[in-house]
Amino acid sequence: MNGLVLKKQADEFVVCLENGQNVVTKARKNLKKDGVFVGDHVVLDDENMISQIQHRKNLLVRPPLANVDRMFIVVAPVPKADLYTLDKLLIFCKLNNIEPILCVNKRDLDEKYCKEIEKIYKNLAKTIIFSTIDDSVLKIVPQIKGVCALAGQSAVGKSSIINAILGKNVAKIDTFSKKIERGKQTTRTVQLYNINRGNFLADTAGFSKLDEHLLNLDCRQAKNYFQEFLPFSSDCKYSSCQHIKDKDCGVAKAVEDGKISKERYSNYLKLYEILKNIKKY
Ligand SMILES: Nc1nc2c(ncn2[C@@H]2O[C@H](COP(=O)(O)OP(=O)(O)O)[C@@H](O)[C@H]2O)c(=O)[nH]1
Ligand SMILES: [Mg+2]
Ligand SMILES: [Zn+2]
Repeated sequence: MNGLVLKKQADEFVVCLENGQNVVTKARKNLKKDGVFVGDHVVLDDENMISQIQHRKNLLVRPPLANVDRMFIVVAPVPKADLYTLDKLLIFCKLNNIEPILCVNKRDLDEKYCKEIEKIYKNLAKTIIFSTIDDSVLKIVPQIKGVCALAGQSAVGKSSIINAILGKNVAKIDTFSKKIERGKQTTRTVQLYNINRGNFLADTAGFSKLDEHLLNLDCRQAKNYFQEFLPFSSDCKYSSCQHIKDKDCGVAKAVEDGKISKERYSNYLKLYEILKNIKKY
């Protein structure tokens, strides 16, 4: 029988079977206890033990979560959206074959600002959701498809969204001291909740170490992750143009003409510089 690992506790796993039932089980010794992750598609043998792990499409770290299909990237007017972080998260999704859903939260605080974000990002995420704490369940639940997780900078409302959707306080809202938060992170685990008909949401608000994934990129590859540059690159004088100098560059000209967002372009330049200066071993 096939199933999906929802939870891992010591050497036991909660597996959701194809028929929707949950079983608590263990893994066969040859799989090693650390080799099975939450989000893994597994095969159970006659004794209902995990005997096989199916191919993973991705594996995120801290907290470890496999086979993430969709990432809700949450931004807000307060704290003001860090678009560089957002752009990095979009690249992270692309690298890991995850569909990004942009969630502009706390819409109640600044509608105009939310519209500005929409203008820049409307074609860059699969969907954009505008939400507040009151309608996040209504807006987000229909978008939960497959294995889903939330990401985004601190205090934008991720934990509030998770708690609202799950109907209980699984995630800590940011009223606690940083010290407590940091202490908690060392023992951080992840659990998947069955939201509806085999669609799951992780109870974690964000992933650390995202940067480390990105830093493996070659600086010359970075431009490929800014998809809106592509149509203008045919106007560049050189086919190998990295779009970092104004001269003879179709992309830089498109930025000047207002056809490409200035913020996106400056985030690209920033990322390019960082990647260029990293020592790769
Ligand atoms: N005005 C407003 N505040 C919100 C909304 N969603 C969450 N908050 C508040 O924002 C703060 C940070 O929320 P939290 O869920 O801890 O953010 P996280 O750090 O991203 O997990 C809390 O004080 C929430 O009550 C919203 O839609 N509107
Ligand atoms: Mg939180
Ligand atoms: Zn160029």
